[in-house]
Amino acid sequence: MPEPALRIFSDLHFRDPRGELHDLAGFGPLLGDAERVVFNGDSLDTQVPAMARHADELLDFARRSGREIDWLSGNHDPDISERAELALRDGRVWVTHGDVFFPAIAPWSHHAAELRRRFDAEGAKVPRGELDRIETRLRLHRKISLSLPEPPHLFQPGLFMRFYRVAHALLPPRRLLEMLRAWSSTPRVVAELARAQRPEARVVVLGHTHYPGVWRVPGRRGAPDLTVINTGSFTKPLGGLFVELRGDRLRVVRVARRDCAFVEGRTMAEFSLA
Ligand SMILES: [Mn+2]
Repeated sequence: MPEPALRIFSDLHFRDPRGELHDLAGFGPLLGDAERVVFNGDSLDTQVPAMARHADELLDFARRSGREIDWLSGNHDPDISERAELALRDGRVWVTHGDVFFPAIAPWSHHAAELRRRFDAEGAKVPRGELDRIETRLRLHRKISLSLPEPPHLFQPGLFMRFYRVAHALLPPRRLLEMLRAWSSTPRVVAELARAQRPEARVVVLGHTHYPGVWRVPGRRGAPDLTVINTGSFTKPLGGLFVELRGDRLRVVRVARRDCAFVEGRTMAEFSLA
């Protein structure tokens, strides 16, 4: 008998018109033989009524899967769970959605200014020195992610709206620069915060930026190397990965598409935590 497996997914963005996951039957194959499944934030957008109404369908799918499920909150589903981080294998694997690594959650977002304003307002109430703590930031991020104003027509169907969404995603160009900056700085920023406040971590699993990949950040002055894994998303154009833990073996697997279903693609990385 193989050891029981756990799989980590992020950023399903279920039923988001900008996403790829609209039918949960197509997600089933990705559960594999995992006994435990972690949904690491942005599983759906609970703050947009047009999509929040699909929450029951997603929760029901998870329940009926018969697996043990961990829901972690993300900035699009701050109320899906009270938890925003998870330590596995004695803390050697640290899982969190990823907003904690960015000032005011998502500097590339249309909401950047509003998020920054809310973060500063909430942060002012926090005692000095507390604001840099991961626990504090996760708590504040969950709070300020609630009920952000979204243009309602953004989620309507139709060809014109598809064009509109592409334009909305790319403009203004400053957003693209912020996105590229976030992508290039992520491994370094993640490693710095993990080393400072989650020193047991050898692997950090995040999503959030929708930029899938595996990075090895060398340790300095005798500190061990840190592996940063971004599981990307179930949206175009970059797609995603999932992480499988089986005993001390960790595997990073590409999420592939076969007809209407998502399936296991090629293994991107595999190593032992021991
Ligand atoms: Mn996110």
